[in-house]
Amino acid sequence: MKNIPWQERPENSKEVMWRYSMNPIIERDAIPSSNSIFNSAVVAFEDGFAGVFRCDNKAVQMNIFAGFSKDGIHWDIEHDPIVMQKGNTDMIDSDYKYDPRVVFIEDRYWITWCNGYHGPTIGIAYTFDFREFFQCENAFLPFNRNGVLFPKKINGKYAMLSRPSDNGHTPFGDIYVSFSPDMKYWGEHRVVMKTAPFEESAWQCTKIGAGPIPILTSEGWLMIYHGVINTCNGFRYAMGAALLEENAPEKVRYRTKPYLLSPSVTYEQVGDVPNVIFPCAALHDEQSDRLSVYYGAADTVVGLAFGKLSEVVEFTINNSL
Ligand code: BMA
Repeated sequence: MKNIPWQERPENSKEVMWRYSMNPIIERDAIPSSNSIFNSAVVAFEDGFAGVFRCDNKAVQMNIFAGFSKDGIHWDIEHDPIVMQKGNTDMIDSDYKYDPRVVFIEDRYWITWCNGYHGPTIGIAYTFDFREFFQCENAFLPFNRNGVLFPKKINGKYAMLSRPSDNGHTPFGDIYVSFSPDMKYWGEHRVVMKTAPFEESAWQCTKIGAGPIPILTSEGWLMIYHGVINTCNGFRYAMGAALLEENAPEKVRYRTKPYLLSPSVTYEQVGDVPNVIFPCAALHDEQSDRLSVYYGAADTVVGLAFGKLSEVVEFTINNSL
């Protein structure tokens, strides 16, 4: 991938991942209607990048908006939300849409998001051009969040991570993987990863959820995820990583005991929901080993963090639970 957004590790930093010095890259009022723009997804597209952005409007209605960028940092986000046409179903009801993920598989871009259908569940749509979008059947029954597709079929089937949950601010939650022959019917549900014991890794002891599209490495799928601790001041969201077996992603090989990034700068600690780092997308350039992760900060803005993929993999192996 040419022109992946990038900044070298600061000289005084020994961290495995570091923040872009110009964060946040998307401010809360980047479009006229927005109260906040945060948990959002981007991919390489044509000679630049495209994305699907979570913008909550000033009535605090949650919706997803398309956007385009030449450099992955400066974004033009459409002023109107994505309008869905019918994909593989007539039933495209949606009370709200949030926390999108985007991936290119075979011949098109697939979008998954948390779709309001009598409670949160996983919506699926596809697009070829980020102009026309076609909504498909919801993947699961409510209640579910954090639906994240793998970028290729596994054993001949589409594969998706998800996090069954409840109707509210879920105080629990583990990651599962499900499979589908056709992007419509999902089954063969397997547990991947549960919350960690409080005494061992408290930042991920309350709930966890997959973040960006997993990246295939020589050590298996790198799954970046968020982990939550319930503190006396509410939930705190940090970011970690796990390595899953390539042909059996329900098998976890390694999983970070320490977090990779946790809320520690003002735009992550202060906002509509304080203390949230919520990764939803990653870009990777194989040649240069560069990894760029997009995350929602404090449910208000979008930030960018960097690392070297091989170092994140090594860190995950050497610091595993
Ligand atoms: C989760 C989701 C995310 C949000 C997070 C922190 O339940 O609603 O969209 O970033 O809470 O508020």
